[in-house]
Amino acid sequence: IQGMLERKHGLQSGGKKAPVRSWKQFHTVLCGQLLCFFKDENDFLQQKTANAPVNILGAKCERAEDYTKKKYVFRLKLPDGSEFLFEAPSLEIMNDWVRKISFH
Ligand code: I3P
Repeated sequence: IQGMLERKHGLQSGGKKAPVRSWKQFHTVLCGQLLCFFKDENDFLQQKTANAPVNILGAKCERAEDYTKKKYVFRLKLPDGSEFLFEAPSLEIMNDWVRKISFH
């Protein structure tokens, strides 16, 4: 699965607040157990990553019911205590990401 997602890095490893917590858009690609981030699809085709990939091995992924500022937001919790929020463009696309990350 791949597509544009808004991303917010909420917590860094150890559960500490991440220093930069603003929302940012990435062309996001799930590649095996790695979630990879590119500025846009063209950068993806050229393999120019915009940000460090996230290893989703052992991660928990579910809709962020408690986050009400945006629609279709899901949360990714990594075993190291870090946490990301992602906003998808639709409910269907959000569910697709959650399924594919959960059962990768
Ligand atoms: C952050 C930005 C985020 C906001 C975050 C701010 O500021 O406004 O949108 O998250 O709030 O720190 P900056 O752009 O200056 O980094 P929300 O959209 O979820 O409110 P936070 O500190 O509560 O994480």
